[in-house]
Amino acid sequence: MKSSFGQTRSDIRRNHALLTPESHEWITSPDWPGAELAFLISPDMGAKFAMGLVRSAGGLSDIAPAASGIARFVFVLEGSVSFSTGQSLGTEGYAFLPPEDAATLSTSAGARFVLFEWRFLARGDVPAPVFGSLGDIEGTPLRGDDWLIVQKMLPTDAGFDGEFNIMNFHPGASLAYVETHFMEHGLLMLDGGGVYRLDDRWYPVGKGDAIWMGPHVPQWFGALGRDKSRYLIYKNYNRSPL
Ligand code: UGY
Ligand code: MN
Repeated sequence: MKSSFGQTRSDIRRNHALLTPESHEWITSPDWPGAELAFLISPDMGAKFAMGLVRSAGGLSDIAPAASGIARFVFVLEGSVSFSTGQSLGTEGYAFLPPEDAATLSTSAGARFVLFEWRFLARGDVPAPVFGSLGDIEGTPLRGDDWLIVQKMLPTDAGFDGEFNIMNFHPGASLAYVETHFMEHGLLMLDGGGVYRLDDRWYPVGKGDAIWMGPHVPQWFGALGRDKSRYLIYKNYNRSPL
């Protein structure tokens, strides 16, 4: 969208936000030498996690791990990301790094990825790092609906305090009902588009749009168009609301 008249589709509300590419503010950070970052969701707006986009024209080398107590999740949009522990991720590869993991992060020139960080809520032993590739993850129909396929990138055991899933919508598919739940979401549209209901608003959304859904916000998505729609979605999970 052209913003020459001060317009944007971005909309920041008390319990949800739509963050669209034309309003991204790319910044540098001493913690990420050589990178440009667009933090789209952060605790300042009410979220309990941060979600951002990271890109680097020249590539990154040996970026330090997250601060103490903070877990990281990386999903590669373009190029490759590697870790000092030897793992390498290509496009649509992902990594979960538990707090205190010592691996440093490097990338190819031109790499782009999504970054999530949050204060990890341990239950028993803190899980080991997880590395994978979306192409290897089997999808399962959501509540038996084979027009809506979910790919879960992390193990579902109770050691994990959140989920990172890809939701795949057949053209015309939608969430079966308007969800309301205490868990939050951070979402990035990967393909396609449609209409996202958040609270009492209906937003047209497409590839590259990000959404924050705060606790209890009514939420629903309907996919439009002829191609499939996909989004990456984080949800804090496996933990009590108290
Ligand atoms: O897992 C979820 O809560 C998911 N179905 N929510 C969503 O797509 N907005
Ligand atoms: Mn939900």
